[in-house]
Amino acid sequence: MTAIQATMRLSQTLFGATFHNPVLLAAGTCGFGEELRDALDLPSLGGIVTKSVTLEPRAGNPAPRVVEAGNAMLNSVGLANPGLERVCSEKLPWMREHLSGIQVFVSVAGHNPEEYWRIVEGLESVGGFLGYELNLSCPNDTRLGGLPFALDPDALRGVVEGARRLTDRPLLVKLAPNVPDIGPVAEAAEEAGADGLTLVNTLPGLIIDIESRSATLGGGPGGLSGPALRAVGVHAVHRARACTAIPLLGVGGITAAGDAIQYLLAGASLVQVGTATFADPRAAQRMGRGIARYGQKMGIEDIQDLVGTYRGVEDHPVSVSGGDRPVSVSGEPS
Ligand code: RRO
Repeated sequence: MTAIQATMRLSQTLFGATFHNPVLLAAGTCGFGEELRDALDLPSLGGIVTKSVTLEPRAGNPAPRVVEAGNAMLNSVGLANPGLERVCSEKLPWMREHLSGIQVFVSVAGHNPEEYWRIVEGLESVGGFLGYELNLSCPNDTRLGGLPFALDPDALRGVVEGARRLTDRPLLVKLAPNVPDIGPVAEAAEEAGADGLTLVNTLPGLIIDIESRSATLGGGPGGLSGPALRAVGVHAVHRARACTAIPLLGVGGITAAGDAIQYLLAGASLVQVGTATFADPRAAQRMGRGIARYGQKMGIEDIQDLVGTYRGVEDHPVSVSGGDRPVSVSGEPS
């Protein structure tokens, strides 16, 4: 009789904490958890990343803030959030009470390095979360004419070094996909003191309504997410894996377990689900089981033996015929 292969172990210790599941909810798609508490089983996830917090409350950009775009979504939410003070007095206490079994990262955003540092300082004395995700890559906050810090390794380095001096908590840095090579940006973040990298934020985009000749989003341009972003995100993780040693969190277009597995193979230890939650709040909840089933099928006992095992093209023989035929990219593992 053949022995039954045990399910792959999903639990990992990263940043000094236990993640019992590699699937987290991405920043900006789950608020501070409260809004989704009845829609899915939050404690079954590995964790959540909050909406980006700014010093002052932000009302956000004019509606519409989200439009569908074929295999993608475009958003210009404009950093709508209650601001540091209310996050400390209301949101974090709620999270501390209701989400104690999962890991929470607070996403932080600002216009200049000092704003990032003041927010980290303000949050430091408040419990209820594991660490920070410095959002250096929001595409929708260029009202002062600036570009996201993640587009410039030197600018990024300054913000991260300052934040690093203020906290011993795990510090993630969220990078942008629209750079010529994400490798040097990832290296700069690691050198500046990041404990982990989140790749990638949304890709800047614009959809024009041809009747009115105006943008379909109230804020004009926006950030593109959803399945169309997935290959960009997986590639960014693969490239960052080659340049850095710190843990990576993959995000972009993950709608099913197979998508998450691509990120894990490319080198991400954890994944984040974003846009898929809007269509199906339980999407993230289902993925852990699918990932474990894949591991079982492949005879892998521990998720850590799966992470980063994409073999790269060098290992494969060059195809001499039929190489230009499209292949299926189904998200579910068979
Ligand atoms: O709030 C937003 O418009 C937003 C943010 Br902060 C971000 O990081 N990425 C995005 O696509 N939208």
